[in-house]
Amino acid sequence: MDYARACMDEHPSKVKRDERVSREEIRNLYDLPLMDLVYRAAGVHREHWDPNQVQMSTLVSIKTGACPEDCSYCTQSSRYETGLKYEPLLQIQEVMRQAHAAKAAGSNRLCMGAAWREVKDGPQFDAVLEMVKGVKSLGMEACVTLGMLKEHQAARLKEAGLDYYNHNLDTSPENYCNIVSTRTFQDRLDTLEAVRGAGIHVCSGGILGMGETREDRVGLLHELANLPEVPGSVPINKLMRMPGTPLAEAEPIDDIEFVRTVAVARIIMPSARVRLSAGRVDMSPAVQALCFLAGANSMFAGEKLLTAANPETDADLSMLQGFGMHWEVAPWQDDH
Ligand code: SAM
Ligand code: DTB
Ligand code: SF4
Repeated sequence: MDYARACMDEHPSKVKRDERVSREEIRNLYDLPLMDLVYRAAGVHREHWDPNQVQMSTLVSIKTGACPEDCSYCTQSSRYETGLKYEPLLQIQEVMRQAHAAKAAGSNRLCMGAAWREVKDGPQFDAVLEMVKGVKSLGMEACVTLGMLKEHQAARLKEAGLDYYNHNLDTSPENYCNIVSTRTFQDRLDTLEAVRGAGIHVCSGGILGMGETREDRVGLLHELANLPEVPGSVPINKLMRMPGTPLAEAEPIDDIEFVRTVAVARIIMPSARVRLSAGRVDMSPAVQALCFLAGANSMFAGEKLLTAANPETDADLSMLQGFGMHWEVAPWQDDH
């Protein structure tokens, strides 16, 4: 991959308002000795959160594959031969079945993902609004990730009761065009603005291990931390190298660099849930423990993400129990 290609013509940063935190400050955090960095992140974590608690979200792929976008990491793009089976929009009954199962297994948030470039008004969007209402009727938090969104669509999602909209910035603005060419970093920011404007919580993060540089990771965190409002949740994904995609052979991110990124995210976004997201199948419990120590306090539960594998539920629960951690319980759950 040609990493010499810079995607921004002018200033690399998109941050236009007064910064909460500068790139320089973020670089300096990354450069701290590991023990100092993790110690500091753990301190910030304890000031804002219960350090032994983890929130669990379950993913449901409501429409799978045949996506027109060319995201180089994604198995759902129609441009790559990934062998994925196309599945049209799920019926609401099936979504509700999965929501009940997720709730019973300890998740208090259901995140529904569609392999769409953008939301189009019409019967399919109407069906998604019904799914959101259905999930809310179970007392769970509802999150969707549907691609690009316009203001009036965000308003309808809000009206249906949506809590979170996931839309990741994925990497730095200057690396973005090396990863996706069918939309721009500014398109991502515009969707996040529509989400925020409608009063829906923003869930936005990125992917590590796509061949990006340390400076790209600094740039990603800089954009996230300087959004008009700090995102309510920040998923940090470790690239799952999907066969057939352009990034199938990418060099995996070093575990300690992953932990550093979690720690820096925690320090600069103290109020956010930092989610240990895709890629836990390739992380030992010891590395995950370091991530929780460094401030991660959320994860995906369930044996499938959207198309890729996640650790087995029993293994996850015994890992958390082994750490003496407990998971967030929603008001409707009195025991777990
Ligand atoms: N189509 C919508 C979009 O792109 O916004 C929503 C679904 S998309 C699969 C949601 C996010 O999953 C992406 O933004 C990316 O951050 C993450 N993701 C996708 N494939 C991944 C992979 N192979 N490894 C890690 N994260 C991945
Ligand atoms: C996020 O940041 N990670 C989730 C969720 N948001 C939608 C998706 C991970 C997808 C992993 C690859 C797959 O399952 O295809
Ligand atoms: Fe489509 Fe989303 Fe996958 Fe990109 S990440 S190819 S937009 S499903």
